[in-house]
Amino acid sequence: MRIDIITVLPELLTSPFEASILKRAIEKDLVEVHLHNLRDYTSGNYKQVDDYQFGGGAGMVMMIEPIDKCISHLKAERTYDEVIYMTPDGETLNQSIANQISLKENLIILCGHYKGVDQRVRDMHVTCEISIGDYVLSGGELAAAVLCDAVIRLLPGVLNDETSALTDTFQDNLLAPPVYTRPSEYKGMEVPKILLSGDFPKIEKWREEQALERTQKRRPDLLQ
Ligand code: 6GU
Repeated sequence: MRIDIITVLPELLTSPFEASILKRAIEKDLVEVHLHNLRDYTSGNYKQVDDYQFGGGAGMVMMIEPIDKCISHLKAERTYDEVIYMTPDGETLNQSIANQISLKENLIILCGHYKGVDQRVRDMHVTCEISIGDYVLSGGELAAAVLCDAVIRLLPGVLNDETSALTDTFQDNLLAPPVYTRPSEYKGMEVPKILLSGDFPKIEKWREEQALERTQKRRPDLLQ
């Protein structure tokens, strides 16, 4: 997979890819992530990327020209499966969307700022609009990092047995069951006996029950 991220704040998107699982995925060549500073696609020496909105109103709008230049430059090099625009009015990200995106080869992710991008960018280039939840961030960069993490960890070879995605919360619309590690007793708090029993069919059944109970209690909407 190749991901090209277009942003006015590339420095916000460096550290997420420099640690742990995402770093290892890049080192193993399972994914390439390229950051593009939108200001490199501006003309004048003012490097302007945003302007006042037509019709008046508070807040700047990201201009079409630098974004179109950047996306057209990328599209001249290769075919993209999706141009994803990170925006609070997009479709809310969930595991199913992450699973679908993980099957794509080449992605462009456009990070919005201010009042968003000129609508004509969306009409001309964007194929998919994603939000990460019903709250407003100051820009799409952190949302893009969230999307990349959710997608990259699903690529074949990124996770090993210990970090397997198969037993994740949400992978089957259930929350994950409680987990414990050593010591088996801490300040009088004991690990459920069943987990120390070595009876694996029984342990599996207990985990399924716990997952269901937790989902019913915390996220009954997932069971609808
Ligand atoms: Cl994708 N962008 C911004 N600016 N705020 C958000 C978001 C995205 N998703 C949730 N809030």
